[in-house]
Amino acid sequence: MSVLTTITGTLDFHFRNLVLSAPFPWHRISETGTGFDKNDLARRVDELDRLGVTVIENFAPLPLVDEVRRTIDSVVNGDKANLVAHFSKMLQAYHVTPPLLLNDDLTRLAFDNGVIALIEAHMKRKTKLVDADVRRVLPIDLGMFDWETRQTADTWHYDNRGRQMKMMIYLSDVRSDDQNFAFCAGTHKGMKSNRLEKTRFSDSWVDANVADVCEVTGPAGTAVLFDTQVIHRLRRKNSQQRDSITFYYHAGYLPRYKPFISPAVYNELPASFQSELRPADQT
Ligand SMILES: O=C(O)CCC(=O)C(=O)O
Ligand SMILES: [Fe+2]
Repeated sequence: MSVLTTITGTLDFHFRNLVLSAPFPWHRISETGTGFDKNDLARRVDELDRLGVTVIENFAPLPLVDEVRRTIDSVVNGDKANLVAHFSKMLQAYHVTPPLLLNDDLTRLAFDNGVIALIEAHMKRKTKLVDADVRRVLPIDLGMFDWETRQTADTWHYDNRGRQMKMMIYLSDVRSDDQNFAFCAGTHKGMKSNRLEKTRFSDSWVDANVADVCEVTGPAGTAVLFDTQVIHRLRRKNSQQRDSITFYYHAGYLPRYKPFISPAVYNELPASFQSELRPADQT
């Protein structure tokens, strides 16, 4: 029984991942209503294809970002009834759940026409929002962990969920001495294994094998749109905490649990997005 469950689970994963999310050569994107002009859109699609990442400056408005940061403060203090901040000792970070209930206007940015157009142009598939996370990462003393053996988001890796894209929005200013997203440009290409041990890389491997390591800095409100098969990491520093929200997009619709979203936002969405989400019970 359990062997059968494992086999069917694996087949299901590969079917969804390789067949349902495989690039569809005839996929065409529409440029209308994206908020990007034609050239900017084309430049960003090219960046995603070549580098695996495009950075959208001033994506989230500052007043919204300030409000969200204050809400995270309240959640961490235990002052919000519908939201919880879980502390991970291992990561020295808080995760706020359910992430899509943090702020409706922030959640609406996940469905921005321009962002969806970029994602679908790169994936060459219709994609859906399948997950999200909200994190507050604390500054850490780098001597705290053994960086050679550590296997977390703050060491070099690519995600092992197959063809998936993420949009991370910085909710704090990230200057060069702050905790930032870093990536190895162009490493997303080709077929990639989903086996965990294949997805992790040491600092010395990256030093020896990667020509182009990029560090993403920017003011609060900056969005980093990336192909999760690019080798990347959260670069830890000891300066200040960094808040972020990350939206996950998949063409094969993995994973299949449906994140909660507020009924107000749910009702605005096209049915294709609604099918992967669950309106939160407001009672
Ligand atoms: O927080 C970051 O800068 C990177 C996190 C990460 O690895 C991810 O969201 O897949
Ligand atoms: Fe990652």
